Amino acid sequence: MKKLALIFAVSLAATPGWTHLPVDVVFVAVQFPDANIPTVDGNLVEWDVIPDAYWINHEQLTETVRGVGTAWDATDLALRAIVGWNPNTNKLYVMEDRFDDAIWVVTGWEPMEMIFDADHSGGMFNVWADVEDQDQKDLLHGAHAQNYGFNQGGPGLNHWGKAQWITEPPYGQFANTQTADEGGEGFFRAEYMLTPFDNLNWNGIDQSTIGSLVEGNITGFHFTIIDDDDLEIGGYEGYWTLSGATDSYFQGDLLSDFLLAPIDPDIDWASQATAEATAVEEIGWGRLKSTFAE
Ligand SMILES: [Ca+2]
Ligand SMILES: [Ca+2]
Ligand SMILES: [Ca+2]
Ligand SMILES: [Ca+2]
Repeated sequence: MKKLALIFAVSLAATPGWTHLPVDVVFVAVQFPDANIPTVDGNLVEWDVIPDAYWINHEQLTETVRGVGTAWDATDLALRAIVGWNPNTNKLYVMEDRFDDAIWVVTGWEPMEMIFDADHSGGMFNVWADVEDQDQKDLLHGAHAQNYGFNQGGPGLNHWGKAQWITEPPYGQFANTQTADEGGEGFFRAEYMLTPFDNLNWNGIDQSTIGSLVEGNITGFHFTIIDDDDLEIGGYEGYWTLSGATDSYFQGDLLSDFLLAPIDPDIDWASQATAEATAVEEIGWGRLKSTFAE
């Protein structure tokens, strides 16, 4: 997979002051043509036209809390994720295709925790040990980077902070499907649409600033997948980070770099599947599983 990331790592290796994580890695956000923007409905078929060079899988994640490190076990948690964008909608699109032996995303707490720092300003966006005033904390929380995910920050919260309105259209959209009941083994599939807020004020859009996603720029994004397979025990057994740093959940300096790529002429967008052609989705997973078998 890492071909594209490595290419951009080489081109950026000489850039001074580049401190984001993983070091010297730039992931690639695929650009959707205007006619091919995904429908946020939890059906992932329209992503299958995107080649695996853009995929992020669980073998690129590091478990940083429980000491598991990089001892991946695809029978416990497997992933393919893709990040995409479009300059005209000015939105980021994220796809999550997760295999889990015990899915508790909706009724438990094991989000794919996503952090979006559109202009890569960095800095703290959550957790201020020195600030005691709750109103001040509420204003700071998510102001220049936003932390999303199903049940992120607690049951029912899809944005960690008071600005829940950013997870609803026209600013955000979340949808999921799963192939097993809660607690069962199967696939949890989700799509997310996010707005690049350079300044978010939870009181409303009139007091907030939306930035611009520009082709060729590097945007800040990161995700962690929490895997909790037994709600009786309490806590979780996997905190799988893309950055390799636990503190990415509050420190914008520790997010990953994503190139807002130009349209890729090698992607056959004309063949993009529709929601009716669900068999294509299984082909995608077959390819991923074959790579693990090698
Ligand atoms: Ca879809
Ligand atoms: Ca699991
Ligand atoms: Ca920012
Ligand atoms: Ca689980």
